[in-house]
Amino acid sequence: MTPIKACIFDLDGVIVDTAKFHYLAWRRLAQELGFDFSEEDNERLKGVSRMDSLNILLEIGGVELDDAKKEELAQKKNDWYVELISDMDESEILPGTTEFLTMLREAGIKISLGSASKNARTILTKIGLIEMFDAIVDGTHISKAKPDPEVFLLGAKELGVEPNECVVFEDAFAGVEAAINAGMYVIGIGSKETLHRANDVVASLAEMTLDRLVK
Ligand code: B16
Ligand code: MG
Repeated sequence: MTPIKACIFDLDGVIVDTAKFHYLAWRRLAQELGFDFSEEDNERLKGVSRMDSLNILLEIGGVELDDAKKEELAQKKNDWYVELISDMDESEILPGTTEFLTMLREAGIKISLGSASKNARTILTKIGLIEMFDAIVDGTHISKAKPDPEVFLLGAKELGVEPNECVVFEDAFAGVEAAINAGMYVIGIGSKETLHRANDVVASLAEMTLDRLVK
């Protein structure tokens, strides 16, 4: 049995529920382009990078655009999103998160973020959790999106631990795949049906204990 030295957390859907803000901004863009975008469609964007999300949205609307126009629209969506998250505070932290992070710190287990979001630092600062993290790996550091393991491998490297000494917490299917590809133990946050590839699944971090980290 390998001792666990670090935990790596996805942000959106694990620590905070920003999916609702992403949805509002993407729907506004879709409506401007003349089509509707449902909450069900939004499920496909969870854990996916900004540009990949735009490509999925355009595919749903049957819209084809050149790269320059896509850059412009991705920027526009992000401006709306940044405005929507501007009022976020600690009340947005998902249940059990602060308690579990505190438990890890007291046990001497290192903590990293492993998120696709380029807004991760802003969000962690707004919700007052940034000081809890020993490393922050986000969308500004990576070139390959989940399910590529890059984001989690970089987290392990920053913390100076081996992949098999890490546990990843993820809410998205692609993120669970990324953790498996990194050779890490992965705990899914959400439903067993969607996250059946994870080693373990909990409804939220409120269910987590240190014992549950052990393989
Ligand atoms: P941004 P995560 C992901 O964050 C979100 O789940 C996904 O919906 C979003 O498109 C992506 O970040 C990029 O976010 O536009 O803020 O750079 O789940 O990997 O923490
Ligand atoms: Mg996520």
